[in-house]
Amino acid sequence: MNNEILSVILGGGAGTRLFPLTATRSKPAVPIAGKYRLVDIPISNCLNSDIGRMFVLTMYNSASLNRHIKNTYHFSPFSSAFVDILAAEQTPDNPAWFQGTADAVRQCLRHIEPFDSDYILILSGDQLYQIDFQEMLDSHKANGADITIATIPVAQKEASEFGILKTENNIITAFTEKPKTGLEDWVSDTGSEMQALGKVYLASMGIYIFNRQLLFDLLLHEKKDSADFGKEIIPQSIGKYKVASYQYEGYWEDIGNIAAFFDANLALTKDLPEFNLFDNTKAIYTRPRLLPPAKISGTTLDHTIIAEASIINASKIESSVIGIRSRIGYGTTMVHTYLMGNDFFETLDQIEDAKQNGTPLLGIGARCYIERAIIDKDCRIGDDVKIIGGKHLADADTPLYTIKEGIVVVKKGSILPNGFTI
Ligand code: ADQ
Ligand code: ADP
Repeated sequence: MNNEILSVILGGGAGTRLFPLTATRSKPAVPIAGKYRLVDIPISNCLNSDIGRMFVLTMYNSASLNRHIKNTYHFSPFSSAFVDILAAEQTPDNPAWFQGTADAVRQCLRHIEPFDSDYILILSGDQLYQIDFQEMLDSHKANGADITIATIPVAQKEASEFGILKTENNIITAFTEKPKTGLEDWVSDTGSEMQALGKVYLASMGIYIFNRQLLFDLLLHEKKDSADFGKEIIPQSIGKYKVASYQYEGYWEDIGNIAAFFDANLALTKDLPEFNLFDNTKAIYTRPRLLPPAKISGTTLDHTIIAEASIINASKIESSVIGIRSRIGYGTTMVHTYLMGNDFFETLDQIEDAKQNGTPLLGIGARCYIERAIIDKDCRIGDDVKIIGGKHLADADTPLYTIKEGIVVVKKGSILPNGFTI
């Protein structure tokens, strides 16, 4: 492991854009790809880059995140590696919660301070990508930079969602956070390949390497009242410090809202997904659960990922991600759906009791049709249920489900009776 650097993963504020998936869990604990959690992505990127010391900063609902980290990331006693969760805490001199990304790091500095390092890597907790941070660190050193920002070319339609910057010889000369107007002044020479794709703006990926001493000085003294990296610390450091760009051109997706989260999960079912889970050297780690293999009968499957311990009797599943311990009944069709799966198996006695009480069994019943939906964990969906998401549906929030941009999100543990229709 490389002990020059340690990483701080920003686990998220209230997570409102991912509601209702964040109703009972913090954003880093949201399940992705049928068996992982969001936080597994930055942690795996760090481990694959030989960075073993990580702090995950979080504010809300950290019980499930704690459980996941505790059950997953165990290191040899001879290694310096650890993953520590730092949850916002009230102290005598600071009764406030994290006010923003920089404030979150500031409030945790006293826990980070005892760990020696020359550099601090700051990461977002809600992005899908595979980057080698060692290469980024090498570039930081080669540029003699104080701060390095990972950057990526983006097209006009997404440019206003990101920090946009301009460079000269890798050094950032100007930065604007999420520009709403005047975008034409921010065009960069991103190279002919990117230009051909219309990606002529250079965006910040919200991934920063800071020289350790500078980060401490900025957060504790020079910018002690600044709450945010993107809005305050980064733009105000341009020109004053040597802020370099590390341009990355691989796959990178910010999955901060329901539509992006849904698309990123379903994109994994393509023949050659841009985010590759099937990689010998850049493994994505998660909790080893020792579950049995999936069992499938009479189902036509097309571009579908099925996680362990699922029991599937559906008629047809297409372009969908089926999470661990899922159960899907006879005659059911699922299209463009992310079924997260279940935390436990129902026992035969529990199944008998549920049948006696007329409660749907854990999982999806018989003859259902489900399209453009996210079904959170531990739902009980009865027989003949129809969920047809799409642009015809207006945004809504009910006790059982939420609709955002035409995607129906059935809330964790919901019970939808036989014949229920959305
Ligand atoms: P955003 O992602 O919009 O832009 P922000 O909302 O500040 O920035 O979140 C950055 C990360 O910090 C996210 O993972 C978020 O969940 C987490 N976070 C937010 N508030 C937090 C808090 N109070 N405590 C702990 N974690 C918190 C940033 C940059 C842009 C850049 C984009 C790229 O500001 O310049 O383009 O990232 O996605
Ligand atoms: P999430 O973050 O997805 O909301 P949690 O991690 O908080 O989920 O909860 C999942 C945990 O709950 C699992 O460890 C699972 O073992 C446990 N669990 C929940 N309900 C049951 C149950 N009825 N029987 C056994 N284990 C359960």
